Amino acid sequence: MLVVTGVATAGVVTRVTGIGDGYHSGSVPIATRGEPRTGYTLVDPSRGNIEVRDLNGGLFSGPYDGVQPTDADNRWGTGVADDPATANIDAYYAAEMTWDYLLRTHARAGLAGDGTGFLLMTNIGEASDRTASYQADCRCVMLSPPPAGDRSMNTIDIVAHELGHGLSGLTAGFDNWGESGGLNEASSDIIGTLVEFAAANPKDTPDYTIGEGTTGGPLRRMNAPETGCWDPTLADHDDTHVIGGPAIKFFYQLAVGSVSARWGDSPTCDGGPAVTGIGNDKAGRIWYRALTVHMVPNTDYAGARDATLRAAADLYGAGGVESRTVAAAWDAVGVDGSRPVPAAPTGPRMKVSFSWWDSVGTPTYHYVQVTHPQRQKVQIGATGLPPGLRLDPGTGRLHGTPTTAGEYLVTLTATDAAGNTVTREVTWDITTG
Ligand SMILES: [Ca+2]
Ligand SMILES: [Ca+2]
Ligand SMILES: [Zn+2]
Repeated sequence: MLVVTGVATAGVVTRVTGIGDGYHSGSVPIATRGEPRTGYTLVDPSRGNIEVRDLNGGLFSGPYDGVQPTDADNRWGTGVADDPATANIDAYYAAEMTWDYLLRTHARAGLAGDGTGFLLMTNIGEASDRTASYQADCRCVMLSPPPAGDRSMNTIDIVAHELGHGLSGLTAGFDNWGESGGLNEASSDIIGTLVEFAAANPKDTPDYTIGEGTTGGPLRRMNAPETGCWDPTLADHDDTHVIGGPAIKFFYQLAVGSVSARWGDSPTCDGGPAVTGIGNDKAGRIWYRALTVHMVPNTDYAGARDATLRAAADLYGAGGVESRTVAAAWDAVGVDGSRPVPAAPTGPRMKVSFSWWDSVGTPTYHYVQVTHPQRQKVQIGATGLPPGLRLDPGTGRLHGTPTTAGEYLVTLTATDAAGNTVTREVTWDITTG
């Protein structure tokens, strides 16, 4: 069945509703682009042009790699676990659900809030890689193909977790190590779970586990992470997912509480006072506001407690049940507010690759990731760009089609309203196409 809901412009239907037969998510409606005469593509004009580019086992070299999957009748996938085309549908649907959650709950149109959809680079490399990642350089999610006879990682919570890295990278801008690195992973688990609840998919039913649908899953349990109780040595752990344990347990305490629930047990650390949860909606709004307004690159556990208390006070008033529950939920994981909150850095922060490679005649783009701990507007500049490439100074997007081979040393600057500046150099190698 095909339900045409798009608007016909000069005879071209831009958005239509197709049916995707995913494995993880079952049979779901998906929005696609196209019309019956020419066929359909996995591009969603109703959600900022969310797009799948399928690399069919190849390696990633640029954001225009791979092909956009097409379909003649707008009925996609087979529902078979190890079918790469079906894995595309699971990823695409998960991205649509992430878009809807951010827009409907937080009035945020996309990761940067600028209406730009998500790019999903799928079926990259070997199935045995079994990886899912987010790359700030292309603002894209990278996903391995499903192994033969096995299940992909393209579940709602994993895809939304990766997109959650995009969100935190453009807001809090967490440092990638120690407690801030742990909070980065925890924030993605929280976003992934909030999207899973919002999607309310009948096959992948909502829960507080991460990646329960993939082989070897769940990867993490928010009620009972590998390390759920904070201690001063936690930051030394070499896996930031483990360092994030107390933060995902904090969220579980805040939303559900410490009582035994259908999701399992989540006792407070050191036998502390019981916590009564305030539900996902309030807990999610508090986390989102803390992440996007109050958290900064060097936020640690003491800072996360402070940021979520501020967020709860902003939204629901200081001293109310929401603020008291935030404090109680942090107490429950051993973050009791006795340690000092580190001072936030001043001025813009920039994250960028050390080097880029592109070819003459091949369109490309790269993002410079700039955040500001005081949430000031930042102007980005670039000198030494290879011919054919230009910068959008407001977004940090460098784009174009290189025309001249060579090795270029590009100097990037970010300047805030107060005149604070940060500078980075990038080597940009342009080879003949
Ligand atoms: Ca689930
Ligand atoms: Ca889950
Ligand atoms: Zn992650």
